[in-house]
Amino acid sequence: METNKWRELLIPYQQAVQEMQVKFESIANENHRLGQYSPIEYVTVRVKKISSILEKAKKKGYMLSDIEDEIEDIAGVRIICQFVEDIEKVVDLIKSRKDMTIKYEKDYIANSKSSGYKSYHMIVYYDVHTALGFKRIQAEIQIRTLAMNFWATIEHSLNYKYKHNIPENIRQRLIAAAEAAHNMDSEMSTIRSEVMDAQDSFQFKSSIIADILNNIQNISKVSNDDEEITKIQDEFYMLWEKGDIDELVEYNQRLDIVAENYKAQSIHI
Ligand code: 0O2
Repeated sequence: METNKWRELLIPYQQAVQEMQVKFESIANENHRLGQYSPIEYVTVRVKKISSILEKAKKKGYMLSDIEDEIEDIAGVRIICQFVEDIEKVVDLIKSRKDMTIKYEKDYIANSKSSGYKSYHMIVYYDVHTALGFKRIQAEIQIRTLAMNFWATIEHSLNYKYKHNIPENIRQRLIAAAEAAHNMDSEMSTIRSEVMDAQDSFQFKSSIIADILNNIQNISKVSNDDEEITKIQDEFYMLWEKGDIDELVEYNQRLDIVAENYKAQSIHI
């Protein structure tokens, strides 16, 4: 295939991974804005390089004309979670979506690979509309914890270095490291609720602070009373230093009323 044909072939995949990244990141951002814990920690995407596509096709004996049907991971999305329990939530979330159709799933968490690799894989169909028209592509979504991802990243680099012939002693150490990563995930799960509580209250506090600053900014724009603004700001600094979340919430409610009053005045003028 000519180089420009390859470029053309990859365009829908590039667009698909970009769209999917925005969609999954939005879920995390919306949860944060609502002051809720997000099962999605972060998302990365990639489109397989032409050289890797050709290598895989050669290794598996695929015809070039069948590449797009046979190679299911030309578009790759990786969703990283903090806890093992979050993986199931993300899987359910993907299953409930109308814009992704599941082809099949591979649970390398319940059945880890002999290398020690753990991750949950979903092959999905995804529709894209590009300048070249409509296309239904396949994408591989890998869902794993931070610990699983750390292990897989290191193992992937070693595989690259040793051209998939990792020496036996290193291979054994990697298996032991996978076990250690698994133990860490289990240990973290036992303190999950405490970590989630801490993160929820951190998210809630930062969203209240953002609301307060927004209110102060809006009031400053419409008020000509410098003394009032200074008083509002001083009270904010005092409460912020104190850090009591209930007092910040009550203060923000008072600011809402002040802001509302200014809005009412401006309507009457
Ligand atoms: P890359 O460079 O990440 O794209 P199979 O014939 O089923 O064994 P297949 O069809 O590739 O192989 O599916 P599989 O096993 O589900 O693997 C798909 C992807 O999962 C791989 O893509 C890797 O990203 C990841 N993966 C699977 N096994 C391992 C492993 O032992 N270690 C690490 N680090 N990653 C793994 P690619 O195309 O192999 O590589």
